[in-house]
Amino acid sequence: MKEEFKSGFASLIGRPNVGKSTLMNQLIGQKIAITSKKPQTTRNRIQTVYTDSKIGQVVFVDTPGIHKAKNKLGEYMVNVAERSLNDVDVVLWLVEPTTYIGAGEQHIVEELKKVTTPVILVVNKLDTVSKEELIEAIDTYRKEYDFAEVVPVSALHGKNTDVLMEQIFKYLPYGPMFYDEDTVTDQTQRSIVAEIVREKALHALDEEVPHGIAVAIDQMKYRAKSKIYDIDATIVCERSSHKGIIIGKGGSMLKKIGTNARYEIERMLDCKVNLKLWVKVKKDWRDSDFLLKNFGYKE
Ligand code: GDP
Ligand code: K
Ligand code: MG
Repeated sequence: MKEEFKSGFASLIGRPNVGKSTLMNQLIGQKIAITSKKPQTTRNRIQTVYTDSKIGQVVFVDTPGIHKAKNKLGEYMVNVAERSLNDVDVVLWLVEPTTYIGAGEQHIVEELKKVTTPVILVVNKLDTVSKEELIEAIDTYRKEYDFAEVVPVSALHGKNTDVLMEQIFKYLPYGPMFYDEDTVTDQTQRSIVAEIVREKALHALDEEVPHGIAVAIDQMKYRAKSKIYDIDATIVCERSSHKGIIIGKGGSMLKKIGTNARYEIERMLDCKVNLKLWVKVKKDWRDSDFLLKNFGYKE
């Protein structure tokens, strides 16, 4: 291994909806982490890998937002996020381009002060503000913490993300590759499929339902002869009233979720998909250790 090659871990933190998943997808150049307008879409720690065979390899850790826990799932998400600050070579803190620093941001500043890992402030959504507003936002954040670097980007439009990559490499140690050059994620196809179904459900459903849903893949089989994937998935919700909403009038809502999910899964697998969706009620699954583990939210 040549001495110039760098490799290490970068953690992405920031408030829900600030654009963490969008940035990761942009950097990797492929859709892996799901995105939505509703907060707390990302529940698991997702590792994605960026490899430049000449420069190095970055393993990105997409964390759930750091926030105060309200139930066991919340606790688990907070723990995963906080732990990932210490175990990495560099932290990317994504923020909105505003001068408003709320309780959530203050909480993150306190967490960052506890660790010695270098922190890059990534001011996202630069496409939504003027230059003056951007500078004001940067000044506001600089007063709160001594950042190793400050990089404004537009994750959505891929603006300045190449500069961000350069800055990330600056803080990585020299070392060998952790993953094969063509690896982009450690997520299984099955769990990505589950995430896609959940994303489509989140997009289609009313505000009160989404936080209480999980998706389990019951079976995923490839029929080699007809070149079709048969996938059975169950959407789990907390109340029977929610079940009714998810199914919709004459099954219309479930059909919409299924059609949108199938389209995207077919794109990902590059293959025809026969997707069957079911809905089940499991009361209080977010407070049950057993059910959380069952849905993959516990180690
Ligand atoms: P996360 O919760 O931090 O992972 O945020 P997401 O990646 O799911 O993004 C939340 C919303 O912000 C989505 O609707 C994105 O399209 C949007 N978004 C992300 N980055 C940008 C950006 O650079 N500019 C604009 N205008 N919107 C963005
Ligand atoms: K989100
Ligand atoms: Mg996300």
